[in-house]
Amino acid sequence: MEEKNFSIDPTTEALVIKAEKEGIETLWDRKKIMKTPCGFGEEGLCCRICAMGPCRISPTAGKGAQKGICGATADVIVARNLVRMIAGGLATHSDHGRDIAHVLHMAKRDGNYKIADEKKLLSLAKEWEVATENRDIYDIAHEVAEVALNEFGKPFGSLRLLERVPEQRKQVWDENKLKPGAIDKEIVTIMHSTHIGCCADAKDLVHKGMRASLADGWGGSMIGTEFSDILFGSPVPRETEANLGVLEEDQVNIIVHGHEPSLSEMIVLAVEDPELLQLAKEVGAKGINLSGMCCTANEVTMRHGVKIAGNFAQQELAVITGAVEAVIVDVQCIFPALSPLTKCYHTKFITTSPKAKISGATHIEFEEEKALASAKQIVKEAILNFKNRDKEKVFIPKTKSPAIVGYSVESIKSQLDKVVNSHIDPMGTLKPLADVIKAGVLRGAAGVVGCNNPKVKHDYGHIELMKELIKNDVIVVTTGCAAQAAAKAGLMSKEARKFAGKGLATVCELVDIPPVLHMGSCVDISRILMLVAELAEMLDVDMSALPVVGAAPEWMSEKAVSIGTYVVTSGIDTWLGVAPPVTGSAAVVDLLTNKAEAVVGARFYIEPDPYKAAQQMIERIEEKREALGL
Ligand code: BF8
Ligand code: SF4
Repeated sequence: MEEKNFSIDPTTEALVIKAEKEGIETLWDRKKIMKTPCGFGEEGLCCRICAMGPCRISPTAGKGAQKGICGATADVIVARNLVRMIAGGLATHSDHGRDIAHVLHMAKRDGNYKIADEKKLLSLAKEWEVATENRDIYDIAHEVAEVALNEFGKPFGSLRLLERVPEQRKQVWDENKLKPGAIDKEIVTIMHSTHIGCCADAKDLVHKGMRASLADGWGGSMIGTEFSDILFGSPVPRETEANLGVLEEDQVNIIVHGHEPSLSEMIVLAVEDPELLQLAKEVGAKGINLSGMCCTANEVTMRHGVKIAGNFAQQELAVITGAVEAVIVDVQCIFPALSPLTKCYHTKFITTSPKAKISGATHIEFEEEKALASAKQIVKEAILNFKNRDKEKVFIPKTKSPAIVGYSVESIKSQLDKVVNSHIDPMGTLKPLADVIKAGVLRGAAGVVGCNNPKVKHDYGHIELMKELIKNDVIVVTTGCAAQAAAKAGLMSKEARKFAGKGLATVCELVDIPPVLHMGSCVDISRILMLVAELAEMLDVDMSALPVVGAAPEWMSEKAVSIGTYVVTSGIDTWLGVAPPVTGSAAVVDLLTNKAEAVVGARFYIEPDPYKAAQQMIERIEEKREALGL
């Protein structure tokens, strides 16, 4: 890594320098070796769907293959590839949701998994017409879980959670046949329709992708969020710290990384076990220091204030500190590179999910039936590894930032109530937020979400975009690795009000919130959907009429493609900082960045420069305000 212009995060730069000195490669080295990405792939023009190919076509070059061997045009190849990405993202989020529903289905009063938020469970039971009178809360939970599990494969009807969608939006989806059926069916339909010799109409393929994506945001992801809250508690604001400086030199450092809180919640309990704490002392450590990476970090920081070690691009760097006894992972966004890397240090790399075994890792299967015992066994492995730490190799950067996290929709409402309405009955609504938007004190709201991607400078897109937005009185809500970037950059501390415009700073002062609100993991973008839906209902307009925008400045995963698509299909304009692999088809680009608006009231914008993106987002917010007469 010669070029030092790859991150705005000082811990990242310091640890990459350490890696270089130790002859260790990171994602940035591999990115460099990769050189220029394959042009066909980057434009979406490579098809590997059947063995007559792979077909790589050059429709604009005027020479070479203009079509695939089956005759598929650029439009068809690009659209098929895009919607398969949506199916991949939808499958991943939804399978996470399904797993959590299974956990609720096995929850027991005397078991490891209990019900933490009865109110939320009862309200979901009511919504789904599950009887609650004179019933044991666990019987209700099991039936609610069963109803959710049926949402994945039911043969008829659309998803139950779509009932939460405001009427005007439902009408848009009805008129355009965009209401998804069972979650698994939507994935299967895409895989079927994109098989060789099936659907060959780009517009129809994109339509299928849009419909399927709604089964992610308003289906699998929302089930993931709701059921995690029921099992582990709905987040409330709490303090934490973020960045690799949270690692402790004299403690056993354990990092939980991945996505599903069923594992990490048990690790949170296990690290407090007196016997294990005693064992840590016996091996010469002062204690056990748990921190998180990626969305697992978001889950446990939102509910327990567990410290955030870093985001996606920093997972290798955590190991490179030489101070981590174990990285414990479950599913998604885990670099296979961690396996050879951890062998260069003393770190144990422990995989736990049958869905994500990684060669070279220590696999200790996490068995939900004996969850806490499994978690304790895993933590014990980490403690016993403390003695293998090589002090010569340890370097923990000092940098970390304080952050306030835990803004579920419920906690935003109670925060609004506490201040705006403290002397009368709590309203439990978003009315005060709607009021300040109407009054123009806040110009609007933006969801800034998503990953890190070495195609762009680490954290730069997230932070510059967020700063520009809050400076212009646009409140920012965030999830995923974008949220971690914000926490690390100090944008989630109360002091960050100094970066906000006058209106937003006043609101932050009054309501006692930072200008950038951590709303959770990527499945928790469903919280943002609910926030926007309720605001739309409050103002009695369609979701697309609101001065609300979305952005994914550094996205990289299929999950992000699915998210972007359901956000646009829900009526929210979305800015991407990295171009998706669709530029090989002018027709598909036109559908996504132009024609979508006539159908769903929103479209994609592609803008790598965060300042330009912010400008465009603010202009769009002002247009929406004007149209609403605000
Ligand atoms: O689901 S933001 S890098 S960690 S994909 Fe992955 Fe992207 Fe991070 Fe969470 Ni979301
Ligand atoms: Fe080529 Fe068509 Fe097969 Fe794709 S489906 S690899 S374009 S022949």
